[in-house]
Amino acid sequence: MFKKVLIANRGEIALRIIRTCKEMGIKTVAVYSTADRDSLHVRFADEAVCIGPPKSKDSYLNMKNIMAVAELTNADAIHPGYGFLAENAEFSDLCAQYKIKFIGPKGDMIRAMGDKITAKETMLKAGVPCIPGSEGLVESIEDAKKDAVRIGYPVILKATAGGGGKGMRIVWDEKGLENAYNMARTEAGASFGNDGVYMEKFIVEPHHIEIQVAGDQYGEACHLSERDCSVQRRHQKLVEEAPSPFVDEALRKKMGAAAVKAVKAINYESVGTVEFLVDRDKNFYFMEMNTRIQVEHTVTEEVMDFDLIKEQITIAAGTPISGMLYFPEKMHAIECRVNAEDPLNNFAPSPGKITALHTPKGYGVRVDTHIYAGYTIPPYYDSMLAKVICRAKTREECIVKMKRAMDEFIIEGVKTTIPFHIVLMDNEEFRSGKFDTGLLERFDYVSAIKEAGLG
Ligand code: MV4
Repeated sequence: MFKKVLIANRGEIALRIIRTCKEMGIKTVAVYSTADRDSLHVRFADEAVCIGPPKSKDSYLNMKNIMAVAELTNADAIHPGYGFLAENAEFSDLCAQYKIKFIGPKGDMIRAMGDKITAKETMLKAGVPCIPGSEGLVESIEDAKKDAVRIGYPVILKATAGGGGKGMRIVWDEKGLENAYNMARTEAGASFGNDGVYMEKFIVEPHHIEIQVAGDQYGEACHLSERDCSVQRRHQKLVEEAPSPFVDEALRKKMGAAAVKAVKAINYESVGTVEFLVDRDKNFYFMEMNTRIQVEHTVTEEVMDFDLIKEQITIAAGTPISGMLYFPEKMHAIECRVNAEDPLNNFAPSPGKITALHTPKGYGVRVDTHIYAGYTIPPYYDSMLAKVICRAKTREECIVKMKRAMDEFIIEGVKTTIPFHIVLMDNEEFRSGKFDTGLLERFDYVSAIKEAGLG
């Protein structure tokens, strides 16, 4: 087992990893930018080294400085967390070159899953259902017409260099195709410097459902059921839950088996997530594979009673995954992301100093956070302040608990998404469990916040 792990990250995930390392008896090295000098991950780590000025490119993305710290402090492994270098294939390769274990997959695996077309081809070969679409890029309007007839309207055109919802254009029927195709290529060229577009069947009212997976160095793989991440605003997840209110036992078995097949087919090592789009008839289609621990790994931990960061570290240290899993009695978990953003002002970022803080506690409430009263939120990084995770026997009880927890959560000095979460827990469509990724386009949360006197 590793003696010392460098955590190449900041904020709540750096703390999350430090905590598990401490419980495993592993020494920890924190790296930080000058803007994070007073951050908790610096204080909680056994050692801490400044790696540069605030800008990410000069600090948390500065591979040279991070590697230098690993060498200087004699770290035998690096945990990248999520974001920053977590899915940087070059960094994974660099760790291998310096004989420092990257706690994640090898560079080539990250590269393969990071390329949308390669990932889809790999999954098709593995027998994982993929969204029907064009064979690679659509090179001409003639090809576009033929593909659209074969696939069947509605179709969606996606920029191959796009992602996260950017560079997508829906085409409902033949007469809209030519213009949409030309616009999609022009916009892709302008936005991404690459005008390549591909076509897929448009999945109407999709659910974003992802399967937590783990694979070890011996070709063994398993899954830890699903998470429903359909509550998103402009492709930013705000609320995640496990299990999904949309998935029944039969669908869970099918999606879990497909995800495990995928992991085994690519000989995947580490924890990861297979993302699917699920349509209203419960057909599921591979969307992408994330080769990192995710923000929302917590809801899986809560319903599985399982430390996923510990599993990621033990897999990296060569421990097999077999026999690690059992399925405790069914629990439900919901995570709400508390960001320094103003829901009454288009979720505009709201950095600044936290003048007062009270975090919710009590039975079934977990708060993963790095903030404290007096902490100044730097404007350089993402706006997430805390994750509130509630667990209960049923989804209904979980929603009641989350509402109670959010009512208790006091953060003064900056605007936060707390009022949004409070009114969401009262939203009928959300409470019914019958919602898809379009929920927040239908929910007038601004009026709801004002009517609740939270604005
Ligand atoms: C789709 C889709 C419907 N049909 N592809 C959005 C970002 C990227 N992950 C893929 N996305 C979508 N791709 C087909 N063929 C609908 C979306 C989509 C979406 C997907 C997951 C979660 C939220 C979403 C919000 C809007 C659109």
